[in-house]
Amino acid sequence: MIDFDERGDHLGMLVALEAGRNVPFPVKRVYYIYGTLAGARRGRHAHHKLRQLMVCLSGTCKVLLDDGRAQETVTLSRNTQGLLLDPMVWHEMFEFSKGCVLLVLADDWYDESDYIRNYDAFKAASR
Ligand code: T46
Repeated sequence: MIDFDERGDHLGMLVALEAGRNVPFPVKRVYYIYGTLAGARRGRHAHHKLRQLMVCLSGTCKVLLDDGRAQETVTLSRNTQGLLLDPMVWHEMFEFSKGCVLLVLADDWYDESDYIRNYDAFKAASR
């Protein structure tokens, strides 16, 4: 988890994300996840090479992280905190609250061949 400094004043708040500063990689892509159906489980894959930073801008959700050896579940509920998603970490997002918006910064463009979508293949590759 990376904590971001909160800026702003009496008019309102602001968080700045800066590649090479509080984002520990050069950013080539930004996308956001929203409108998730109640009960849906998203993600369910790992990436071979991609590094990402996930920030919950609004609402809450949980993220299961699995590096092939241990699993941990974290709750994202603060827009002042980012979850660093390293390569070869299986991740599943679930228990999305209504109106949950996840912002994701990535160090490369979208490439389906970077995804490992089969859990057994992930386990074998992470050994
Ligand atoms: C990840 C988690 C955290 C694109 O066309 N371009 C893109 O940049 C992305 C990310 C997705 N897509 C297409 C591929 C699918 O047809 O958008 C559709 C939904 O993507 P997906 O089912 O992979 O969404 P999630 O929420 O399961 O996973 C996403 C990212 O794909 C993934 O890299 O790590 O968020």
